[in-house]
Amino acid sequence: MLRVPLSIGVLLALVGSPSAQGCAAPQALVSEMLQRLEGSVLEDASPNPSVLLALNLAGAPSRQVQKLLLQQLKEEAVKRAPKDMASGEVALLVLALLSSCQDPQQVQALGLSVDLLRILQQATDEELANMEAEGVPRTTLYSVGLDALSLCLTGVGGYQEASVELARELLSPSSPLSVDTRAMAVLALVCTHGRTDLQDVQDLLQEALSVVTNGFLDEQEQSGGLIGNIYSMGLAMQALESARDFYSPRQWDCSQAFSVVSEHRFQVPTAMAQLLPALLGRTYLEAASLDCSSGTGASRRLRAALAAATATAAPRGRDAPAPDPCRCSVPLSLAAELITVQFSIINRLQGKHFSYSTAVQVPAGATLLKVLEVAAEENPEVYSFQTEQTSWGIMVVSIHGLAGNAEDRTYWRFLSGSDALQEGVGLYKPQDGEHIQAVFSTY
Ligand code: B12
Repeated sequence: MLRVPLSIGVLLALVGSPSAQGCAAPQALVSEMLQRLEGSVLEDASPNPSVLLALNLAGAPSRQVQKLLLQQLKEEAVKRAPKDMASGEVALLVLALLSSCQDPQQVQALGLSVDLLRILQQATDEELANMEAEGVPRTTLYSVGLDALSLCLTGVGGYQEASVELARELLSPSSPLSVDTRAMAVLALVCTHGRTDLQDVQDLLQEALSVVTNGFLDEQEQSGGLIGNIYSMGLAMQALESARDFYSPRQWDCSQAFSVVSEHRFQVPTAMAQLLPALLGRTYLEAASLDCSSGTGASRRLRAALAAATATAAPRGRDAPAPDPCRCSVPLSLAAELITVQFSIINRLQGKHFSYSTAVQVPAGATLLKVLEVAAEENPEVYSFQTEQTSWGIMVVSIHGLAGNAEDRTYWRFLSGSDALQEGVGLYKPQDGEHIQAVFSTY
């Protein structure tokens, strides 16, 4: 079994965090998320490594669920990792396995065996080679952050180069980096900072960490608690939790951040999985240092949170299902009401350019996916589209026969007016009269 101790610096940054102690997790939220994450393991068709990582970091009590998910992920690893997994996917799997005290160098399932660290090192090298040759990674900087974090936690080579590249990008990005990407990079850089002996590397990482985390704190102060959007809060909170030393003596008002997230009803398991560790004062940096026997600090913290929640919340049977967010009751008066949504598809990027618009009627409260379906039903020649199921739900991969492509870094971007949507088509609910545009774009 691979046990990779964190360096003293990283451990000191993690243990006894005042922000974790100073902030009480919204307990009802913690207990609800936990139930829904466990439920998602049985419901979701494909196993989600972020969910296993979150359940383990939380010290979740139902070992059966984690066992089932771990087995599914191992099977996925031996089947897909040697052939068709992007670097970030491998990195996330490594984190999930480490959090289950499994050795990612020897993953065994279905009579097969795979060394995920070797695959990850190779994939990270390819990301860095692409950055050197073309100025952008093969996939995304978010994935390079995941790669560097996973390699650093396991202590195998490659993470220092990746972290240096990330630090340079953070300090002078060619285009603005999202909060999610910056937050993931912070986690990687904190780990690398704790492991490297090279003074110039430490200085560079320290500067990047200070710039990013102070930027997060400024943003939280200016926007009443939000850093990025509600879905970037989980990673941003993990970043601020892990990098206190780099914005000290400034303090993080974690209670303000906690209160912002507790007002939102999260529906997607991955969103909950990124947030839950932060609510318990934990971060992905701890993935390799969990004690997998029961009674760990994490499960103690969780039990305390849950005990307080059951004391304050109305009793709900242990096995009673959490309220299903998708079965929100529509008031009877609205049940038959139709709204009109303007829908445009625009390609001014590749091949034969096109621009089409239509007005679509859907029931009030319908998701954007319904708008696309009705448009495609009414005029399949123009509006037919294809989707893929991903860890964040349904992603639109092709419209009007034009598909997004990882090679040329294209995708279908969704906007309301001129504002990019912060949710996918399966979650976003347009209003009457809203103009939704799908614009073929690059990232
Ligand atoms: C990189 C990224 C992208 C890239 C992915 C490209 C690539 N080849 O990697 C691109 C630019 C294509 C993208 C697009 C969008 N994204 Co995005 N994306 C991310 C980011 C930063 C990292 C995802 C990742 O790589 N994870 C690691 C890998 C290993 O895990 P994975 O499961 O294999 O990742 C896949 C999915 O995450 C999927 N994906 C990425 N974004 C989205 C968004 C939705 C709604 C869905 C269903 C799937 C999906 O693409 C990844 C690669 O295949 C996350 C941030 C986060 N906190 O997770 C936001 C994030 C997931 N994206 C988000 C959004 C809103 C979008 C868009 C809807 C934006 C828009 N206005 O158009 C579109 C999707 C539109 C569509 N066509 O359906 C939100 C989702 C929030 C939510 N509740 O649904 C996030 C959380 C960012 C945020 N804080 O707002 N995204």
